[in-house]
Amino acid sequence: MPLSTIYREQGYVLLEQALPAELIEEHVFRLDEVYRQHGIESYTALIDRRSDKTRFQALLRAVQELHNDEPGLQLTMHPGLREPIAEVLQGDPIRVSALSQLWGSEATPHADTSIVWRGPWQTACRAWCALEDIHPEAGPLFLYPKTHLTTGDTYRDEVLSADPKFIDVLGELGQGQLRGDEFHLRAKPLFEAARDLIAARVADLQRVSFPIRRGDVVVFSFQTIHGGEPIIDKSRRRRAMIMDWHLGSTEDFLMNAYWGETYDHRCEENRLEKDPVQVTTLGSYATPDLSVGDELYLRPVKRCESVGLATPRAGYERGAPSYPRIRL
Ligand SMILES: O=C(O)CCC(=O)C(=O)O
Repeated sequence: MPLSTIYREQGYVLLEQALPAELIEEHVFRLDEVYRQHGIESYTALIDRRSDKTRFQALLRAVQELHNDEPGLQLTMHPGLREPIAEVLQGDPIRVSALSQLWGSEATPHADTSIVWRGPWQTACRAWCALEDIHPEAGPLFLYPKTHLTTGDTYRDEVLSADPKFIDVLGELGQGQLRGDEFHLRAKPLFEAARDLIAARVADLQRVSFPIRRGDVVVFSFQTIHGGEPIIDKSRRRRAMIMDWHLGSTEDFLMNAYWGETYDHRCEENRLEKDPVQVTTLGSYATPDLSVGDELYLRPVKRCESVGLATPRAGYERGAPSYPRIRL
């Protein structure tokens, strides 16, 4: 069966032995070295480092850079990976972000739609690449098959309708000079509501987890509900590289970009304000190309006539994207 059909039906595809061992070995060597240089030798040290935002961001930045230099590009854009991704997306895909981890994430079930991509789900994917054989006790990736079909673009509207005050929260996000920390604080109720909605949605579903081999890659939709299993053995590393790919422009790949059709800022009425604000902290590894010091533009709260919108919507949009613009 064609990869694109499996992807569309299941919400994910497993690519066995897509990446060659030698390139992975070199990447892992460099990755371990960066963590060592930043004084992170254990999972506990990583968790502690998160509270020191400046140093944590410096670590993230250094890890990101590993993916954009010559050896990094050789690995991340290896034909063994990009050819099947082109098949999955049925087009000419751009690699946007890439980040590697040494340990599992223990992330609760979530979908990434609202934070990363505003195009149709068929045109973007995440590639989760095993950089070593993943032990079942090291917190493997898990997915809920077929949930991409039910999560859908309506889920953000469902989140917003969970409480009428969420519309106001969203409106507030677009007013004033909101900085990164404050944005996340204000957005917290929305993200918590999204998490609760997802938790309810998967309560009766079976998930699959991936204790897979080095070189294997799981390609999944941003709408597919996924997360990281609990790390049972904290001494175990779980090296993985996560990349986002899509068809289209990097400008479609935004943080908090799309809150459902009702709140679609792509319409003319929701053009960006002129004054930039600077990112002061990174919110999530799901947006690794966002750096401290980057300029974001506040989207004004406006009526969106073209979709008959009666309520405001707002958010951030990057001014001049500094994503690696790599077209294959
Ligand atoms: O790597 C993991 O454990 C989970 C990955 C994840 O949550 C994501 O890619 O959004």
